[in-house]
Amino acid sequence: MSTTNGASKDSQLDPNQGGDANKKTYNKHATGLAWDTAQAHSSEKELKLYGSCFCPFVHRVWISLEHKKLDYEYVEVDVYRKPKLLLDINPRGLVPALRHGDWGCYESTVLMEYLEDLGGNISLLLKDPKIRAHSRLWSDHINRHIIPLFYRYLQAQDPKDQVQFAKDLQEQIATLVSAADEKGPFFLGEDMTFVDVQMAPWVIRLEKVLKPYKGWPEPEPGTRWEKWVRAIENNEAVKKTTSDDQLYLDSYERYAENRKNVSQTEG
Ligand SMILES: N[C@@H](CCC(=O)N[C@@H](CS)C(=O)NCC(=O)O)C(=O)O
Repeated sequence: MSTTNGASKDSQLDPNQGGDANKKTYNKHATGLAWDTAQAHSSEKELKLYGSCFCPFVHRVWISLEHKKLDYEYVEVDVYRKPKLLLDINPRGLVPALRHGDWGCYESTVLMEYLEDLGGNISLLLKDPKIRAHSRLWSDHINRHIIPLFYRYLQAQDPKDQVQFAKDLQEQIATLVSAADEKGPFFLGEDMTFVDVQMAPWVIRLEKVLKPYKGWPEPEPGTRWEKWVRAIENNEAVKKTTSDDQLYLDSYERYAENRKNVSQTEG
């Protein structure tokens, strides 16, 4: 079928739509409060975050920038079309990428550490070297054990695999929660710090993606986990960088259906 500009309809599809225009694909701009925040940070700044609104790794860096009240520019990029400004920083063309003046870097955990090293009044990594090591250790647990399971579970089509991955994910989250401060509500206590921000995008996506697509349960009332989830959900920087529910439903349909051409790295 031809369109008015002569291009075939298929050529306009994103690769992950699998040739079917009725399939949902990732959003190309933020919505809701995240849209307002993106607009408020659209003017040229030395410190620039190249991000894609659906991406949880970008979400981490965006929460850090907001929480630390840094002066930055948010630049939305279509990560599957890999614009040159992104490839110039990250040859693999993945988001998030950060440009600071004529220097650039990537990898969400590295970028969060860079923002800490810039200083400022609000720190996510505390001064005590032992607490810093503790935070890094549990961030590593999130990256190594929780995130891969999130995607394995979301993409699993076999009901037996789904049961197994749900159980594995619950266990890895329970291990993380058992390392948290007893009272909370955040990982180290009253304030949001590094581990909370590392985990926050997946806390949001457990509710907005795994719950509708796979029936992930609400946290049990009165548990330490529930207290943590609510503290993260109600945090200002988290709220200001989170889009409306529909964006996550649409952007993750391709994972839930385990289509081809989803991200090379997340799974
Ligand atoms: N380990 C990376 C993962 C980044 C990542 O997987 N980003 C995805 C979007 S959420 C991406 O850029 N995908 C593009 C692609 O796979 O080509 C980080 O922590 O920053």
